[in-house]
Amino acid sequence: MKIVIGTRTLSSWSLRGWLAAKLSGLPFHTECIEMDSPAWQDGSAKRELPSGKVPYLVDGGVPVWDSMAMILWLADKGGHDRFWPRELPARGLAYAMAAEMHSGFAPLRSGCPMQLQKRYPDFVASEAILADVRRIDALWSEARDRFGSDTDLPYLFGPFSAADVMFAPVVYRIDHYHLPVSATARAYVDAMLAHPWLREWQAEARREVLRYDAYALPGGVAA
Ligand SMILES: N[C@@H](CCC(=O)N[C@@H](CS)C(=O)NCC(=O)O)C(=O)O
Repeated sequence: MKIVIGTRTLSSWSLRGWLAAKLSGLPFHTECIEMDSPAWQDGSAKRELPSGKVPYLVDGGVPVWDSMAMILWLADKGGHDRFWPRELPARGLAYAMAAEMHSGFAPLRSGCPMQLQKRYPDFVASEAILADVRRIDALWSEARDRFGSDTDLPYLFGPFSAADVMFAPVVYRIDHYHLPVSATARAYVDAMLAHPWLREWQAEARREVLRYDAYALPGGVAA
């Protein structure tokens, strides 16, 4: 199984796809396409990608693109209980949260692009970004209060699940743009930042050399 990702520093959707591959427990190898490059900009680096986007998974000749399709496919192969909470009420909330993240929160996604080598301590968030953060905080708090806090594990539903996969890039945005969140959400952010898979991704990202950094907001300080 091969997963094609974009530059780790920048590609929030690639992080989701790669975490899903990790969560599957299946062996895979990773191929990284440099997004901060002329070949990405002129489209030549995207020829292999069915949708022209990363992440992209190829499993024994079966092409699976889009992070949500990858989660569905990998849950079929690796086991749904690895990906989603076992109890139906928790599973329903996890599905809804993952879907809302996949299709929503455009102001947060476009206003705070993922840039793992930079921090923006003086970032001034728009009201639309703050509204997204409040909604995400409420979702995280509901998952933690209703389902996560019964367990010893600090993730949304206790064990690390597909819901955490979907929100992982938001964790970095909250941390790097210093966005205001509740104590429950901050504890979740800290737990996610300490997760070995996020640390592995972050360590690889720190080694990347960006040429233009065209996706980043101006300013910021080295992370
Ligand atoms: N809905 C897709 C979104 C994938 C996506 O937008 N990926 C970005 C990189 S993070 C991309 O490849 N954009 C194409 C481009 O920049 O030209 C998914 O869930 O995988």
